[in-house]
Amino acid sequence: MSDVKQRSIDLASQEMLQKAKDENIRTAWDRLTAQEPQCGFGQLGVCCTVCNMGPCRIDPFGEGAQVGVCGASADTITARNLARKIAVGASAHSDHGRDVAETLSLVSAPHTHKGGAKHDHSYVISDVEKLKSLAREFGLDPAVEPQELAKQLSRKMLEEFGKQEGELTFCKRAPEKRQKIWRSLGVIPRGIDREVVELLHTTHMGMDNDYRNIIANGMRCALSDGWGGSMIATEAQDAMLGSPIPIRGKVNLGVLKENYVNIVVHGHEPVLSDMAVKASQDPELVKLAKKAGAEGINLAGICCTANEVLMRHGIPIAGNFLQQELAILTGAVEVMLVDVQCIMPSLQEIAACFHTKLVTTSSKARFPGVIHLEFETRNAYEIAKQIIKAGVENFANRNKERVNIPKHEMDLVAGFTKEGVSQILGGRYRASYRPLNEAIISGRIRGVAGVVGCNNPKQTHDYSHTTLVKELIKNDVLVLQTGCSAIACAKQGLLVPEAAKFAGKGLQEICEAVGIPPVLHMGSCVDNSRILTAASEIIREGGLGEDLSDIPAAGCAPEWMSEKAITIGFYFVASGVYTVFGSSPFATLGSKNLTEYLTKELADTVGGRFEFCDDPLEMARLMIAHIDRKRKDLNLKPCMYQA
Ligand code: SF4
Ligand code: MSK
Repeated sequence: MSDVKQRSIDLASQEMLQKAKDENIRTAWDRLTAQEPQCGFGQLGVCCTVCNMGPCRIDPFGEGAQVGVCGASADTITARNLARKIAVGASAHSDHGRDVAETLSLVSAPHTHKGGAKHDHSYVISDVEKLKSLAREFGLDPAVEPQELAKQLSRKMLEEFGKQEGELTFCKRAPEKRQKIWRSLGVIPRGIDREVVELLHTTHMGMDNDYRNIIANGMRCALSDGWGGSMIATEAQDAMLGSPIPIRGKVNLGVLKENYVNIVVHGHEPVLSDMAVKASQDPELVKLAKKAGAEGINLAGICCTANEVLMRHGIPIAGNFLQQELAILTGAVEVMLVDVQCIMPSLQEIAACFHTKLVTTSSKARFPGVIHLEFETRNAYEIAKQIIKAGVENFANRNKERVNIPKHEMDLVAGFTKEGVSQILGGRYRASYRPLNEAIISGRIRGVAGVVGCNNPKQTHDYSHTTLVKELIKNDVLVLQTGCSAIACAKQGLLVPEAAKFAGKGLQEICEAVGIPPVLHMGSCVDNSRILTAASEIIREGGLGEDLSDIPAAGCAPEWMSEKAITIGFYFVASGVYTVFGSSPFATLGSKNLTEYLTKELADTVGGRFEFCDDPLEMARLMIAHIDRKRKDLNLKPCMYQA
């Protein structure tokens, strides 16, 4: 796979891939080629390294070993491998949630920052109403003064991690029927850390070897992420940093500016990048940048940190996961500031080909030989300033002859939340999901799809995301997006109200009446929790069944690569959602029994199930067929304008 057009459909990325080729700089696509052929046992999930009697592998053709040294079968090994991935994905999201919940205890009182420069640079409660409504959910008195309330809420949220019994507080947000299903199956999560540890325990050598039971424990762990750690991250961020409202922004490598100091934030946790936004506007630093010959400081983002600062501050997005190396290849990035998750170890090698300084900030994600400025919430602003200053000082080292910023950029609208969707559709004073439910019931909107997840060089960059989403909206399916998938579709112009022209007639009518895009950007990967709460609101509103599995809806992660995506898939399925995963080792599991269980049997217990599929048009067909089945089960009229 060497042709740049085969590697990415995105024109800006193609330009940078060509530059990489011309300058002999290796990217993820080249390293994938160097890995080929990839290990067949690994691809099938039948390699076990759990104990030192192994590694063991099962021969998928039935000629060699059918069990490991301990006697573990392909069913056990594949389920156990999956379970470990669920635990890692849940840990990543939930540890992010923990960090945000901890930071919540450090907030200053709202408004006290006015007129005092000192407080301008600490965390404040940006959404007091959100803080109060969260307090109510956790049984706290919302009348308590906000700064104290934030401390109390922080403690309550942190307790969710160490709880040993009972149920996670946010599970109450799910429809009653769904909660009952979880309870009857014994998968309702008790405490976030407990579910991760217990799941890992079950995968130790000589533990659980009933694949169905391994997956049940995996679902409980995944639910502790979706309805626990991720939801805490989303909600605490909204209270502290501000609940997003729809905001226009720009996306793609063209947002980097030739005459500016370019600082790129990359990773997931917005607590630091939010401070970087403030620091990049610091008059002292802007003055310094001008003194260095730049016109100013330009902040842009990659991956989910980008989604976070876009939604709250309108900061432009330079690209999604597979564009992190390509951003540096422009030769115009002074500093790439990284926090946690999805940061390629290769960045240091690429940065070394240019003047770019890579700066790590988390003790959990360090790179050898890379500048490390440890982020501490207590002096976050000072650290952010130090990093931006390093970028300003590095501007002089830029080799102008090696700067190539692709011209491509696109407008987008982001920042749709559970509350936002009801306000936009129902109006600020009678915010409600009624209009959305009515639109689905009448058949103007056929159904709803959540399309999320990463990029993967094994698939043509952005192709599956955009092809799938175009097909869905064409068929009157309203699409909700997060993560790198949202960035992919934004680059193709699907996240602006004008994109309604690509939608089917019914969806188009709704979009034009309300002024929304047919594809709603709901945030970062932890914000998949927003999709769960929005779906719960749809049920609460009435007319579309009693459980999440009743809604004419489906989920998909077409180009996934991260373990977090597996966890997301499992909490969607365990919440009753039909979920399609794109091509992967996971798609061709080396156990027929496990594949059968995940793709068929699960529907009988949790109401949701997996589907594995490589082709985005086929993915769309499967999702639409599912949506139509659900419409029929609800006795709804067929979709208004579709055959
Ligand atoms: Fe092999 Fe069993 Fe050890 Fe896995 S746990 S490496 S299958 S002996
Ligand atoms: S950043 S998890 S590559 S979506 Fe959330 Fe993108 Fe996937 Fe990372």
